Amino acid sequence: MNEGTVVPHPLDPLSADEIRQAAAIVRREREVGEGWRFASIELKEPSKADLPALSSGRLTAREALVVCWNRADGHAYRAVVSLTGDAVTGWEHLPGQQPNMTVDEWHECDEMIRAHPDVIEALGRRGITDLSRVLADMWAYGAAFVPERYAGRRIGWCDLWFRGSELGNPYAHHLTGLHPVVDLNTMELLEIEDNYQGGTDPEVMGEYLPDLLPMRLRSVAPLEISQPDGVGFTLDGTLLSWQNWQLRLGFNHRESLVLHQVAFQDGERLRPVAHRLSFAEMVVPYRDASPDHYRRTAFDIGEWGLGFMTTSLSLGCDCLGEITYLDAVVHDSHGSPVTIPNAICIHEEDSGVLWKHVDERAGAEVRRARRLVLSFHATVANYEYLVYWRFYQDGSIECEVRATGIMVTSHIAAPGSRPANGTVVDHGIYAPFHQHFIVARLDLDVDGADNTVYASESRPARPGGDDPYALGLTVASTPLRTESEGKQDYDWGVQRSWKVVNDNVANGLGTPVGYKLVPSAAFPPLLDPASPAFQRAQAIGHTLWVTPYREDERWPCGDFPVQAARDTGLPVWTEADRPIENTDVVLWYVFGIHHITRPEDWPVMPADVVSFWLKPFGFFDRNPALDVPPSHHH
Ligand SMILES: [Cu+2]
Repeated sequence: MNEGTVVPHPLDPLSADEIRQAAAIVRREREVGEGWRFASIELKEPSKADLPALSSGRLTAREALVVCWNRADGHAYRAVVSLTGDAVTGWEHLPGQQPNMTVDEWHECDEMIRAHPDVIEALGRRGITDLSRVLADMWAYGAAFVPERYAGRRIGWCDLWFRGSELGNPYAHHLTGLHPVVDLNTMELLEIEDNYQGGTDPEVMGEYLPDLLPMRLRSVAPLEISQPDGVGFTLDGTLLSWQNWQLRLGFNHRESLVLHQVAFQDGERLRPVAHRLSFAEMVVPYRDASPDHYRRTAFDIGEWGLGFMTTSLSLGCDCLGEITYLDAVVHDSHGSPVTIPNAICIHEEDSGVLWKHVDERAGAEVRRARRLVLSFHATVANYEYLVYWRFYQDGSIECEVRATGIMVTSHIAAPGSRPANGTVVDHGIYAPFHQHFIVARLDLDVDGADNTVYASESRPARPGGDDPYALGLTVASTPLRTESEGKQDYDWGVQRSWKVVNDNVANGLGTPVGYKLVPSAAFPPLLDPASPAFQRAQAIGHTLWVTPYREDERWPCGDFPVQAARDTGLPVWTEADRPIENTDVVLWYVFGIHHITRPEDWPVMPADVVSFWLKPFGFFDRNPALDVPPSHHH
């Protein structure tokens, strides 16, 4: 995103040149040859302690973090590369770890599978001879499902899909029971699971392109948004300012958009709210033990990377109004940069009424709200995730996720039967139930780094004393002192929420300043704790985790979830039960979509929308949006 910037800000993502340089340095110094792959090349973000000196230019170090592996022996390494020093300064062997999946492996696997004689033969038995219409969609394994005979190898398993026409939806026609297993390092077919029992492809209507629909398109009146005087924000490099808000935009292969140094200009004071906000993991367990689905637990961030999966946005379709787009740069598995044009969208939206009152004498006074939206879209094979960070004039931050795209389906076992773990969504096919857990990493710094998280609960009074009618409602706020207390679950019965408070700073009313995490879209895992899917993703076991800030604690389900047996992130870090009171805390908020599939989600899902909020709670002395002017009448 910093193409053309002469001197990058220390938090700017790596440029294309820097990615190229990082790969070249590793190749040169560590004999990383053509038989290797680069899993990730990203900015090594400066520590919080170094950031002030780097930002002021007193320090100029620029570093990259690189993970690569040798396909010949499967050994993986993590390098720290000094770009300013032109040297590898750290080289860590990662025995037994499988780095993230790469887009190149996915494509190479698809090509290999479609050309393999054994696959061609298996397809032929099903009457499929046009290989150009076949898609092999490769998935990563969890350790529990890797066949013993392939232990230690980097393997993938595939679904095979078939397009009904040249541009037909491949995910409309699952070749149920047919699953190639592949060694990804040698890119060889290890075996084909084939449970073909005969029978033909069910008669489904799985298309969404207008030309392929069996109905005519309805008419819709035009709706346009214009800002005749231009946008209301300014962007200086990666520094974004809008309506008292200020923040810096970052990006990497794994998290996609990262928001740094979020602050609010309050009179003369630029007040920090968050040091860093991002999505750190996304876990999608499918809840169906049938042969087609039992291995299906996707880690869309840890296995595939939301940055790698980020797709280009287009004006008028993805985003409406006066749009500013930013490109992003990722890389391929050879270490060459890959630019994603229009990866991030910045725009303002009208957001209905901000506040209003009608007075008998003064008449109606109303203000319209607007919000600044920062968004990106990621396509992870059949599914899309649309992510929107929204900033409001009243100091609130909303994080919304829309899930759309195409559900995984497979054939029902016997005509007329009802699957136990899914919903029949078309003739002869069903979509298994599944869940999308997203772990947001919220490094809040409310008016400074030292914060305490309080669990806040509403409690009704009992009748008696000076409250004979039991009308009273009290709020009990309990400080979370250690990591074990920081493991919190949503409790509807007491309307539990969490306040991130700076006890060292008081507002004008004499109470400590804070921000409240409003826990919407939370749901329990509903997984047996011993199940492999849960063991690998124990982070989803609580709505909220609170940890003390540690630079290297970034990935809640572990650095390398590919073929992992256990979650080596949050559950391991928090075993130490470290203090989290009045210190630099990080909140890990688990939310998402409990997807009980519906016929209406087929053949393409209307976006399912979930969100959570961060709202000022005593951060200001009064409504901070009193000074918003009335709108002009046209
Ligand atoms: Cu879903």
